[in-house]
Amino acid sequence: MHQVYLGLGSNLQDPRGQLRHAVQALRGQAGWRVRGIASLYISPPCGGEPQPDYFNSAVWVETGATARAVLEAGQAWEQRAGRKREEAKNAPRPLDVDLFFFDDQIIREPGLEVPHPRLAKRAFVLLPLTELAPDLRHPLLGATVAELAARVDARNVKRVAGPDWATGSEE
Ligand code: PH2
Ligand code: MG
Ligand code: MG
Repeated sequence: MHQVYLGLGSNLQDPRGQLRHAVQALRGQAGWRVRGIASLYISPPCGGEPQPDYFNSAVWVETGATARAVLEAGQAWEQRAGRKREEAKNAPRPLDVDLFFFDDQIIREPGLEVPHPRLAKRAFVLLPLTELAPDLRHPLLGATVAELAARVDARNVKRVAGPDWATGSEE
């Protein structure tokens, strides 16, 4: 079984609802087990044109699927949420599913880069990830997730709901 850490993001079309649907989709995958869900965070968009704030979280999944299959499942949910494939980098989106870590593997293939190349710079990634895997070591940088999180400016990233945001009632 592989230990996989995914990021979820949305800044269009009911972002919380989009992220909830994504968690439902994850839970519905045969042979995948959701082992942890981080809190829900909101932050200003990083890069791109002016656009709404993002909601972000992270999920820990155990699966026998390949990294490529996980990527493709995430892309299928992005499409179902109405995302356009040909959109510009950093365009606003109803759903973004990113593959942060896949065990301690280093994968550099067309369309599939693991660990996620921009993960270490982004507080909206590192705060939720720290809740799930503070001691996970980045296989290229050598630092743990908690160490990376301590190095970024997290002042713009606000926690808006605890880990039951995906299942429980509002707030
Ligand atoms: N994702 C991006 C670009 N900018 N900014 C925030 N705050 N959160 C995101 O998830 C995000 C972003 C591209 O995937
Ligand atoms: Mg992204
Ligand atoms: Mg993405």
